[in-house]
Amino acid sequence: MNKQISVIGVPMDLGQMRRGVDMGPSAIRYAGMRERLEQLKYDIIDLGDIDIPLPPQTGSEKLDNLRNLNEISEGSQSLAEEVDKVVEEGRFPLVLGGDHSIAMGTLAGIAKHYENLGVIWYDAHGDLNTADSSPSGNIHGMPLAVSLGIGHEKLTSIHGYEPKIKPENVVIVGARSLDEGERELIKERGIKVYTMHEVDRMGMTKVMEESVEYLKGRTDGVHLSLDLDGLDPHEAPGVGTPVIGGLSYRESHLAMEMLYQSEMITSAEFVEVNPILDEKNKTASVAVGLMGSLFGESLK
Ligand code: HAR
Ligand code: MN
Ligand code: MN
Ligand code: MN
Repeated sequence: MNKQISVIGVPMDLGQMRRGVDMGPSAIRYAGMRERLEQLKYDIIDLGDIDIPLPPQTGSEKLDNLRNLNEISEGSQSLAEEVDKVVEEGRFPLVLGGDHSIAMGTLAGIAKHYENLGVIWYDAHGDLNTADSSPSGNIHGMPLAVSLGIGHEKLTSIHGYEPKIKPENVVIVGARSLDEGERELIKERGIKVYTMHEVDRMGMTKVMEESVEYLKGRTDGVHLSLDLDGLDPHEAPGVGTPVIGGLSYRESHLAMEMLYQSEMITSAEFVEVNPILDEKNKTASVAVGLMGSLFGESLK
């Protein structure tokens, strides 16, 4: 693992409708992220939070079933530039959300440095909607599609190139809420998905072994995009779109440890922590616990 980490906070809440997820970065810092990683002998630079535009003041916020399109596109561009610089400096970008729409900017900043960037999308959702398939118009349900080059041009072209990633380099883990259009896209593009059904049947050990094996052969770097709603709402209640029947903390902890051991992770983001919906900062603490495992904590 790269021992030099740069942290970027992204107080973005425009990709969905619940207020409070913009406070996610503070909640994660407050849960002891820096101390946790410094104990593991990482050199941490916290770059603070990037500027995110205010929501539109007029009535045009849901143009073309894409709520807050212009503001999100603009914020994503700033994030892409910041992340790009971090990779350029040879440091590990650790991005704190904010809602999952930020993944468009994160991936835009990272992917130009790789031929075949892999992505592990740890999430209850596929985030593979477009304006046409989205039931909500919420852009946080679209970032994976956008990164594949599918969606509105103002999003797919962030940071001046597209697509960011290829469908065969993506693995989705923990899915249990997929819209019809997302299922079609998964079939059509051959995206690898471990739904909760597979996790239950195979166990997390096998799921991660297969995922690592699959990505190892075809990628030259792997980004972990971890949506806290991938976990079960009993353990991670502070999220805007909880879905029952999720991954446990123990399974997630194991998954992170296996990713650490794989030595393949080159960047990561932790998103959708909403302290207003949380119970005593539990979800941010879970995020920090998972970071500990991802970055190599162990008992012996
Ligand atoms: N699929 C639904 C939609 O597009 C819900 C998406 C919820 N997304 C997230 N990100 N929380 O995973 O509206
Ligand atoms: Mn998501
Ligand atoms: Mn989700
Ligand atoms: Mn551990």
